[in-house]
Amino acid sequence: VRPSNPAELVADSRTSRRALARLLSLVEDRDATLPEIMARLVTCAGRAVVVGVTGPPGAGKSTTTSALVAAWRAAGRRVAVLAVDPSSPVTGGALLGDRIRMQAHALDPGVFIRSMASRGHLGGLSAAAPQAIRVLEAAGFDVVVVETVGVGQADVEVAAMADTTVVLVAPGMGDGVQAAKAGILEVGDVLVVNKADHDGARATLRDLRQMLGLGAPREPGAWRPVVVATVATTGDGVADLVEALDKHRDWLQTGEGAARRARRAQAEIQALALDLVRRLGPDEDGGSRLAALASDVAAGRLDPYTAAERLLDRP
Ligand SMILES: Nc1nc2c(ncn2[C@@H]2O[C@H](COP(=O)(O)OP(=O)(O)O)[C@@H](O)[C@H]2O)c(=O)[nH]1
Ligand SMILES: [Mg+2]
Repeated sequence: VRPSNPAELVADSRTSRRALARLLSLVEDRDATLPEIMARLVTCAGRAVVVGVTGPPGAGKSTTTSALVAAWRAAGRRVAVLAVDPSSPVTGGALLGDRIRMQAHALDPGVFIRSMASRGHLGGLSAAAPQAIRVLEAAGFDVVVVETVGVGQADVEVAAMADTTVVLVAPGMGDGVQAAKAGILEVGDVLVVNKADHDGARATLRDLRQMLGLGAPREPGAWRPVVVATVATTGDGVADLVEALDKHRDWLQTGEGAARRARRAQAEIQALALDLVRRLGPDEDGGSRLAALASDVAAGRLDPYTAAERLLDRP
C-alpha cells in the first residue's frame, strides 16, 4: 500500500525512500497538497547544510559531487544530491550521465540521489528547488547538494539558493571566461579549477584569481572566495575542497548564514505569491472576483490599479 496522505508521507520520509521519492514528485508536480506538506515541514528548516554546485557542462560537477559524497560519508554525514536542470521541463540526458557517475553510492542508505525537472512549476525550479530542499532536510540529511547543469541565469539562481555555492570550471575551453560572462563567479564562495591534471590548469587558476580580484580590499568580516584545484577522478584536492567548505560553514555561523536563509525565503515567498496571483484565473477560487473586476475595468467603471489592489485584498 502506498501511503498517500501528506502526514504519513512526511512521517515516513525519514525511513522510506519510496515516501521520500513520492514527496519530491509532489513538489515537482506542484501538487495541491503542497501547502499542507510544507506546513508540516516548518520546524525542520535549516537542519542541513545546502551546497550548490554549478559550472559549465563537462567541467566535472557530477564527478566532484560524487567525490564529495564519498568524503562526507567517510565522516558519517548523510548526503542528498539534487541534480537539477532549471531550463528544462523534462529530465534531460545530461542528468542520465550524472546518475552513472554517482552509481558508486547507489547502494549506500546514507546517500540519496535524485534528478529533478521543473514540470508544472510556473516559477521553474527556482520555485521547486527550495521546497525539495525542505523535504530533504526533514528526511534527516546533513548535507544537501544541489547540482545544476550549466551556467544559465536560472542555474546561477538555483545555485545561489545554497548556504555555500561552489563554482567549478575546467582548464581550456574558455570556461573561466564563460563563467565570468554568465555572472557566475560572483555567486561562488568556493571556486574550483577541476581537471587540474590537464594542461593549462595553472593558467586557469591564475585567470580566475585575477578575475576575482582576490587581492582587492573587502569589507571587514566579508567572505573571501577560496580557489581550489582538484582532479575529481582521482580525488586529488578533494580534501582541500572539503576544508574550504567547512571553513565557509564556520563563517556562516557568524550571522551571514541566517541572513542568506532569510534572503532565500524572501525569494521563495515572492515566487509563491506571484504564482498565486497568476492562478487567479477563471477556474480557480477568486476567479469570479477577477472576472467582476475585469468587466468593471473594461466598462470604464474602475481603474486597473485599484482593481489590482482589490484582487490582492484576499478575504
Ligand atoms: N582528466 C580528468 N577528467 C575528469 C575530471 N573530472 C571529471 N572528469 C571527466 O570529465 C567528464 C565530465 O564530467 P562530469 O562530472 O559529468 O561533468 P559535469 O557535466 O560538470 O557534471 C567525465 O568523463 C569525467 O570522467 C578530472 O579531474 N580530470
Ligand atoms: Mg553533471
